Amino acid sequence: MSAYRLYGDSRSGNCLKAKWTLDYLEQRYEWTEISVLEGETRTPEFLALNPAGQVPLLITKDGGALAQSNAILLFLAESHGGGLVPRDSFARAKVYEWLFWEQYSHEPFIAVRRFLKFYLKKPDSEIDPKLLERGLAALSRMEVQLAGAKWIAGDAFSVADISLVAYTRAAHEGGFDLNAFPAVKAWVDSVEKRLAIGSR
Ligand SMILES: N[C@@H](CCC(=O)N[C@@H](CS)C(=O)NCC(=O)O)C(=O)O
Repeated sequence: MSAYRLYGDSRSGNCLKAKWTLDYLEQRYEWTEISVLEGETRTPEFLALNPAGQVPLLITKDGGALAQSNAILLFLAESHGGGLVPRDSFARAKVYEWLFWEQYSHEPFIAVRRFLKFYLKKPDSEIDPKLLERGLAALSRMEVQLAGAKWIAGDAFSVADISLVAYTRAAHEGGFDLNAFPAVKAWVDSVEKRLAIGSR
């Protein structure tokens, strides 16, 4: 059976979370580097694969093309076991809760501020102050949760941890100081160990 192919930009947390899930589940895959900054998501060839013009994009073993990082994580976790998605329907819904929250209330602020500051080198004066405010609110929400739970969705390590660690571990590059969030910081260490990825 052929391997997966993952199109991704190795600077992107959305892409790395898909890669880490493949690694964690010990799946064979080939990585194709696509540079967002160089416009490679907007070439006719790439748009033919993903009309949304975004990475990550997973090509399944059957040749299906799947976009949206958290959909990719769920597909892999449900296809290959590994305990990354709980069997109990309420526990599973709590994992979905955090995955949806990540895309709506975390990534749009923390990842976007990091992109503007770290990659586009924008000075703070040119960055919408709402990104800092809403990013800090997201980290505060995680701090409350992780002060009372080992993993983000409760007792078990799940795709929600993989999803949320991607931009949380890189938050300092967006000007967010994780020292103000000790439970989040300790959780980042635990997830990095679990995924066997070095700290940033
Ligand atoms: N919600 C999507 C976001 C994907 C996304 O924004 N990808 C960025 C890189 S992190 C991208 O490909 N941007 C290129 C573009 O929009 O042209 C996901 O979770 O996969």
